[in-house]
Amino acid sequence: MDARDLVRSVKVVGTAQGARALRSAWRRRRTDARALPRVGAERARTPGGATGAEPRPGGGVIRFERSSLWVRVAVGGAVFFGWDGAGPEPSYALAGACPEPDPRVDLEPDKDGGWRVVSERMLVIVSRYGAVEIRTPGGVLLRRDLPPRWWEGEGTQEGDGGQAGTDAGTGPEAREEGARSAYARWLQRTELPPDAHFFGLGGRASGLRLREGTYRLWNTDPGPFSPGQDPLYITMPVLMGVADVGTHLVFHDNTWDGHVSLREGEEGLGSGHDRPGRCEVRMSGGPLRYWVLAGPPARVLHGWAALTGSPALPPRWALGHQHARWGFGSAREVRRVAEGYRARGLPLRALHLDIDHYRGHRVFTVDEGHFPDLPGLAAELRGRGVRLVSIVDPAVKAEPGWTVYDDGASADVFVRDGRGREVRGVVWPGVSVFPDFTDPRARKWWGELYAERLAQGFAGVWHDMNEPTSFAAFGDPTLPLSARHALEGRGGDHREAHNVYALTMARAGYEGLRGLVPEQRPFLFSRSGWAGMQRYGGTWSGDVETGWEGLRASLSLVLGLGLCGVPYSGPDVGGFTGHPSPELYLRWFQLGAYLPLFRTHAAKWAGRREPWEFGDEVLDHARTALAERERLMPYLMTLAQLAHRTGAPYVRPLWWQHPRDRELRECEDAFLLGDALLVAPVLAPGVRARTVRLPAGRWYDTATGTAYEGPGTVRVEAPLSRVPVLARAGAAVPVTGRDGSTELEVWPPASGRTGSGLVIPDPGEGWDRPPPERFTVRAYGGGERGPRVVVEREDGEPVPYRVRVRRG
Ligand code: NBV
Repeated sequence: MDARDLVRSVKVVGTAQGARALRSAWRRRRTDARALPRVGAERARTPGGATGAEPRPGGGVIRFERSSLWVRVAVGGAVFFGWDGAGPEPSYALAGACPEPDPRVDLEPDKDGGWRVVSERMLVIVSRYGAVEIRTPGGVLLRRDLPPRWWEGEGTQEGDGGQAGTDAGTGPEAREEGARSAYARWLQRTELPPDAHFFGLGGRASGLRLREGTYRLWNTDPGPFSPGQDPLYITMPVLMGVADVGTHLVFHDNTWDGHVSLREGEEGLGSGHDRPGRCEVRMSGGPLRYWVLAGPPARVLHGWAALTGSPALPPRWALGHQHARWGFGSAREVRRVAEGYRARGLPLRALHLDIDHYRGHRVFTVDEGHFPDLPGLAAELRGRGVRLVSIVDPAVKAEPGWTVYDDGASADVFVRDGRGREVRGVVWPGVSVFPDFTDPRARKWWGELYAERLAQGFAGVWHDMNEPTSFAAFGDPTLPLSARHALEGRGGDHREAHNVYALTMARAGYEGLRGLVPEQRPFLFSRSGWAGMQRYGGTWSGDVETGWEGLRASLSLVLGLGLCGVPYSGPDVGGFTGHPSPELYLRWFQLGAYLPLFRTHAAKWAGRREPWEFGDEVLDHARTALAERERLMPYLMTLAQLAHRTGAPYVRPLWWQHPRDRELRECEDAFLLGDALLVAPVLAPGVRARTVRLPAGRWYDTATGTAYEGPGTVRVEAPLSRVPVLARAGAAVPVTGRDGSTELEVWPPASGRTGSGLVIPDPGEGWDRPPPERFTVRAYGGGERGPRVVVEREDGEPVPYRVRVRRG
């Protein structure tokens, strides 16, 4: 036991909880020692030589001496690879039914006893020993997967249950079956072009670009974290490779614990001795199956959303500023804060209530002493345009006599161990049990509980502690690995279910809310998750440490998650811990104002985060940032709907449209907000001017009007009052005009060029899908005041908005 571990929970949750956390950690260790298979002798296996192949729709199955590989191109271009008989389903990541195979695709023999699959977007060549090359249609190599390797063993179990794939395993026959179980762990090595950079793997703090190193695939509550910490709450086997030859995304559809090791390559500078980039995926169990999507980044993300689901569209208010705090503590304090915003003319769209509003930390309860009339408070705030959002933790206090526990226990929805006993952990309410969200019955039961939250007047939910976290004085702070899960009826244990616990909880919440208020889009964001979580909502940074490093990490997280298909997220503005300096708070606030989720939040022991707590100068500049956020609402609403329809994140790395621009691929300190704006936040103290790497084309500094030509690096002013924002020449940005109606802010195109703009009108709270309105921006002549700029609607209809041309 690590001594740091021991103080961990004691420090965080106090001594009584600390003692429980110690007992819980011992219990977890004992349970697993009894129930998990002991690893015996293992046999290594590789596929061996190819023995034949048979065509199947979209590709075919290639047989090897000791394995088989199914290659299947789906309509839309995503290609599935399944070794050892693995198919694309069942899958927690896929949005619905697996996409149909592309009927135009064939399997053909290749030279040297290999096989090839030719499709519109990718050429797949499988060598006779099972190496898989993925090439562009023109034949350029994107990745080469070397023949995989498995290690197989027979696990001997002393307890009952196990991973034999039978049901919960409480009866004597199940005990027999679970006693011996076969398993396979595996390794897949891949070579990539020497200039490839890696992105993704879920939410990683260490940098937008994933550096050389090993990244674990195991959702983890790290406690307050700094950039060095890994893994964090959301891990996903989703990796994007960006190289001169092209961009691709690979998704290993496997929920087990694993590691991804990355090494960037090196170019031999014409010597012919390039060292390829390397990626190694090692999984401790589960199938070896993966999807590859290739093409420009926008197309890749589009394909990813088609496969794993459209990002949920947040309600408009969730694109405005939101404020939270662990420890508001009472209705009085909530009113005080709301009034503080109002009195100072600071726009606020939502306040979030944390676990301190529960009765004794029990989920789905209210501390009526401190919040005597929550529905009344919610209605009062709502009248002023402020929604209430509620935290929802999965752990249920194991307290006979309390309805949520009693109902769940009698419905048999809590996770059990191999002997059929409820698994107990320790979370905020004390000793707790955990719904098994991989069981459709548990999801339905849980989703219906949200009726209580709605009756209290909440307009949205915030899922926390769902890695799942169970305090442990040592070891992994989660459920025992041997805990049993339904896994949609297939049965299995926590090793397989852990990473999808939060995903399935999000599904339960989302479907519950949809059922309860069918006419409204749910608002949900979740700390943990997995591939496909965007179907149900967004996420946030979690407990990012207060400090300049934390500020930088929070940008990496948002950008990286966007590339994994989760476009709606944002940090705890100001950081979760400690006391940010006024300058740090302000710079965080200014960054947050351009991120999809713009929320101030902090721990109960941390300093205040209201904008007026940092002096008049900060207040003034925060007001400016808030006003700009409000002004950009029509643009943000357009971006949210675009993300929903195309999978393109609102916030994108600078290389989004120029993945071949190597300088841009290195850039981690600026980002694109949609197509039109480039935001260059200030990420270090004392900075009052900064350099910005510009993508190709003309860009205007929106504050000074100065025009710059990209590609190139420019130096722009970054006074305390604002962060630099540049607008693309020719952009037409929908903004809120002075009278409150939407207008188009137009930046003149460079001479000889045209520009464009897109508006997707506000769909309201429901499910309407307003058609997109597309605009063309043209410039004529070049008088003293610059060219005459004309905006036309592409469908020939009149432009329904006032047009305001900004001049350089
Ligand atoms: O519910 C309390 C906090 C919450 O404020 C925070 O945002 C979550 O990430 N929660 C974690 C649990 C306590 C962490 C120490």
